[in-house]
Amino acid sequence: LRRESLDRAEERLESMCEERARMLQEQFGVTVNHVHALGVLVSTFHYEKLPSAIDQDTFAKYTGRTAFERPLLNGVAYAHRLFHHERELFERQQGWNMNTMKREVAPPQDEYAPVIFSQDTVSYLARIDMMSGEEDRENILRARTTGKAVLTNPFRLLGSNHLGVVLTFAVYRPDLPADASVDERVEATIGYLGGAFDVETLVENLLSKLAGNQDIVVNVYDVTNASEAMVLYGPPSSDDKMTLLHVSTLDFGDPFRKHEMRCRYRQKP
Ligand code: WA2
Repeated sequence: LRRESLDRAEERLESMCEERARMLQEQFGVTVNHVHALGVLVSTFHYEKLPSAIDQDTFAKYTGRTAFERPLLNGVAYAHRLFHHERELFERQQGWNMNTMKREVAPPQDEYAPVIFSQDTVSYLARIDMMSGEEDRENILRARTTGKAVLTNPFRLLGSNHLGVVLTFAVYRPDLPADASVDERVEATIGYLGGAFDVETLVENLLSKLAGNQDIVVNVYDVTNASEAMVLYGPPSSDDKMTLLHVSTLDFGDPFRKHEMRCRYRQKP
């Protein structure tokens, strides 16, 4: 009898965990796809058209109206690739100077990635050189060599100070062939489109709508480095070997990273 109720508790935990993992993965996937399409939009309407058919106002309007397509993102922004020799003219034409993530004047670098377009919800990113932040910089470099969606490890986001991950797509000149080499990709890079998954707020929101939510504790981890899992969502775990645990794998679409969801009962069943 004891064995039977334990089996049932295990099954229920597994099915609740899988339901949550599949739902989160699905919402992540549609969000990433839509950001990809926005990158193509910028490539087409900012670079193929001369003069550009996008400015800050158009970008803010369009991204605001299509925000429902990106349910897990707190906003999107476009950072322009800028070389040092172009900086003076760029700042004069824009009428503002670049800042770092720490709100200081950007020191001289070989190249920069200042945000020139932003959705209103992340307007605090405007004028910031995204290469001045360690996580964003790594994402930018990996996005442009791979041509794929890339994610940072979990860190505290600008603005909210919430735990989350940043998503980045490189934007290429429209003439980049599909079979381009890594060097050709880097050379054809004209900017970066991305935003932050505010996991702390948006996953909470998602899970709070599901039945049985009061019964279980959910954590999401970045387990890219198996020996040091990083919490992305949920309370610090209580490593209690006595409670049932179910682990569901998550695929957020960046093959360089591994994520998983771990579910436990709040109280012993
Ligand atoms: N977006 C929102 N909040 C952040 C953040 C970010 N990056 N970095 C730290 N807090 C414009 O890769 C290009 C967005 C980065 C894209």
